[in-house]
Amino acid sequence: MKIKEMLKASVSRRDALTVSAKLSAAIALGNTISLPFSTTAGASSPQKIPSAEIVQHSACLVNCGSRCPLKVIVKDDRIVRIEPEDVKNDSIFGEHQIRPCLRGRSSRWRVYSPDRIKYPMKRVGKRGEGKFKRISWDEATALVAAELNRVTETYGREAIYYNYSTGAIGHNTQGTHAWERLLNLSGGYLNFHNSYSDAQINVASEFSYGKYEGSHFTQIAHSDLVVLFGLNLSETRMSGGGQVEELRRAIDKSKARVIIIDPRYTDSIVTENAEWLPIRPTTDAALVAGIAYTLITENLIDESQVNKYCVGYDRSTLPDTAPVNASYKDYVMGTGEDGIVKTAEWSADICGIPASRIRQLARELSAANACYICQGWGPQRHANGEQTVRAIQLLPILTGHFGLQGTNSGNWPYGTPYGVPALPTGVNPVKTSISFYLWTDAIKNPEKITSQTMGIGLKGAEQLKTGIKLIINQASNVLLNQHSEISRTRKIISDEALCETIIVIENHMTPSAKYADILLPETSYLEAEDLIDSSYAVGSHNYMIAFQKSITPMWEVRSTYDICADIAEHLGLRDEYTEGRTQGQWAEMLYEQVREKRSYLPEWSKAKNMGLIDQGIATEEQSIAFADFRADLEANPLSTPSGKFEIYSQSLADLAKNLPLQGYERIPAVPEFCVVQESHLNKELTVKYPLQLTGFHTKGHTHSTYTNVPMLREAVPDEVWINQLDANERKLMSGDLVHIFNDRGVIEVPCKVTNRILPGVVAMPQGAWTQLDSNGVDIGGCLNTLTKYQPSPLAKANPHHTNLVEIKRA
Ligand SMILES: Nc1nc2c(c(=O)[nH]1)N[C@H]1C(S)=C(S)[C@@H](COP(=O)(O)OP(=O)(O)OC[C@H]3O[C@@H](n4cnc5c(=O)[nH]c(N)nc54)[C@H](O)[C@@H]3O)O[C@H]1N2
Ligand SMILES: Nc1nc2c(c(=O)[nH]1)N[C@H]1C(S)=C(S)[C@@H](COP(=O)(O)OP(=O)(O)OC[C@H]3O[C@@H](n4cnc5c(=O)[nH]c(N)nc54)[C@H](O)[C@@H]3O)O[C@H]1N2
Ligand code: SF4
Ligand SMILES: [Mo]
Repeated sequence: MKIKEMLKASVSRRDALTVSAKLSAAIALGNTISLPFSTTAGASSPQKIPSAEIVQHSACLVNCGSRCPLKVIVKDDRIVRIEPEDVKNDSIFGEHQIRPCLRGRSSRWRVYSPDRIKYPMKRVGKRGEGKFKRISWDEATALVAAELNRVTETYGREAIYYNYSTGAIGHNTQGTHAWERLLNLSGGYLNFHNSYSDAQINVASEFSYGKYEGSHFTQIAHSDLVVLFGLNLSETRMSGGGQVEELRRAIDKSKARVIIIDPRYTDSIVTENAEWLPIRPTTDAALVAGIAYTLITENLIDESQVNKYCVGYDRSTLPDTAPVNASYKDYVMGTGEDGIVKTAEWSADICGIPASRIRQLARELSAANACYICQGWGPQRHANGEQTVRAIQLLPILTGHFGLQGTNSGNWPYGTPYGVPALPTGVNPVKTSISFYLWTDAIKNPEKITSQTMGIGLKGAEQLKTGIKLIINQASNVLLNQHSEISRTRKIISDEALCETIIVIENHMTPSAKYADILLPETSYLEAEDLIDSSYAVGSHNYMIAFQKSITPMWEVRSTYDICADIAEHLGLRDEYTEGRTQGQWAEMLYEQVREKRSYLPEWSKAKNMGLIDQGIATEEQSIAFADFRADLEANPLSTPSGKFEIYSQSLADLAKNLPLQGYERIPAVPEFCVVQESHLNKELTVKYPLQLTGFHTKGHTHSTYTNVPMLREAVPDEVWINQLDANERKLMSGDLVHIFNDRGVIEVPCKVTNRILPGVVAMPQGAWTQLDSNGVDIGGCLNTLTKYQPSPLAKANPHHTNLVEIKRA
């Protein structure tokens, strides 16, 4: 859709408004207009500013980890502009402006997109064909209730699945919470655990430290060195409410030196004035081993201290159950099972960073007073992601940079929440849970999902009783676009004999929405009301936002709270579901719960129209990972079986023994470097597909949300990054349309020839909408046409960034 056509689409909506013509005429004559309430139905106490524009408050609720309040300028019930909310005091961190990024500022283009789904609909064509018939809300909600009942009676509640969903992750009183409340009340549903975002690091952290830990970036104010593996905050947490703000202010204070290890010269490397160490994807554990070799051979490790806090660094702390030479030191020094000495040269051959620089890095880590070591989640979104995570987590421990000011755990910290409770969802009577990634297997081969085959990929049961027969896909493009290997997914969800009912709740007609049997239109966040928290990843800064409908919800779009209340009615559960409250009354109740603890907050009647209500900041005690453990490990053991940091994990050794691992799959007990099938080290496959392809999370969109906003596509094009040397070999120039392909598919995108990427590696943004042409080429340029469905060995999670491809001119 071209910008011009899009503008036309928006204009036609304006024409439909009855008040607009009169108002425009009056404004043209210079009259002052006092807007009647009816023009902003659903909005309360608008604050009047000149020219009949009113200010409303909303927030951007997508899953970028931030959560920006939006000041919405509305005229004639139409959004005319989005601005940042006013600032208290930008010079003070915690009172600073939470500036929305280019995406949030473009929200109105999402609201007025020609892709909007306007009415409830029922499929009429073949599944996936995208042909629908409009139905009434009463028919739609009755149909959903009837399907829930039918599937329950035929297969039981385990056959009902609520798919992973993050498109409106910020909603607190609608969306996921509303659905979970309904499903729990009516008998339960098959659970999932972990997420596409961070499954490998979450699971690996459990084995290393017992649970996920990380120090806030504010600690960098006390650091002299910062080493970041695949962390790109300038794109992934890029707002005023995001961690990039925290990082920059902290670096400003300490003037710490920053080193970023990434296959790409990222925006963060530019903005943090960092040194770039370009690394081959999937090889961080080899880099760590090379660093460890230097640390050991140059006597730079305080071994008595490491042995005090760890299990399995050397033979002295190995459990009795372990082979005698199974320690990490044995692995590095070549006395372990593989007999290879992990010199800096060995490491350099694998990861691509020169041996001299690896040795130097080891010395720098050791010499630093306080080094903050951290990894983004790109390094773990690989086929050997769990090992990469555990290896990077080793560095702070080996160098002593943990539990003290200015240090970290090696993990990317989450946020300390403000503490807004969500709509209570109740308890799920079904206890069975699959890894979020296994849902297509749970549709196609449920018999293959057992605790013996999947390990921690299945919880709460020994095996699945039934396959998934009804799937609810709300604010999610995972049903097709965001899951690995689209051609495989498409085949599975097209088969009506497998999953019998697909219900999609969406704003836009996405590739996933086309696969709906029942398609329900939801309000966008600018048409919604809510009380929300500052999200899981804003860092040490937190806040609470309340907002009302900025404009009247258009067409027949509705909030999921109201939709689910109507479905509950058809199930005879309305009173239990609503407890007599509207969505707004739930928000008020949740607010009162917050106010009980923070009595200084204003009354709800005022707060609900404030937008950003309050900002807070985490305390120093909440800010340093392992501070208690470091200070007194007897009194504050970690929650691992040994109470210590487990470099050697007996639990992993036991798991590995019992799981049927195949091919390249490995779960070593210490963080060894594990070769993956699709990398530069596979000499056979690279003959056909010589380039390593990784995806990244671009500032141009949030996954697949905002991807269909033409202005954003113009500002930040989706293009594949390719090094000058690789481009020369293929006679490519920047802007050329190329085909990227492997055995799983072909996509067509423009290329960007740049020295910002390592030779032999290509990278492109994830989240474009898949669109096949008549030759089967994905001209939408969706990365998941090329990715492989292959659950990682331990977490059974998504190796989205591990791919081999070839590129040629289209
Ligand atoms: N190749 C590759 N694939 C990946 C990744 C990768 O790195 N590489 N990353 C993975 C990760 S980390 C994640 S978290 C997932 C994210 O995948 P998803 O959770 O699917 O996230 P989105 O694509 O942002 O959004 C889903 C949908 O929500 C819709 N939406 C937005 N607001 C609303 C609303 O208010 N109501 C309703 N009903 N719908 C709304 C949007 O239109 C969009 O279609 O993708 C994963 N997929
Ligand atoms: N603008 C924007 N922000 C987002 C999102 C978005 O879609 N758009 N998505 C949000 C969500 S849900 C999530 S989960 C996070 C995702 O955050 P991340 O998972 O951290 O993001 P990625 O871009 O996948 O990866 C980060 C970096 O790792 C690099 N990398 C890839 N493989 C390797 C490797 O093997 N080793 C090393 N050292 N580096 C590697 C990539 O080049 C990239 O620069 O971002 C969140 N923020
Ligand atoms: S996409 Fe994220 S950073 Fe951008 S405005 Fe929305 S919440 Fe803020
Ligand atoms: Mo994510």
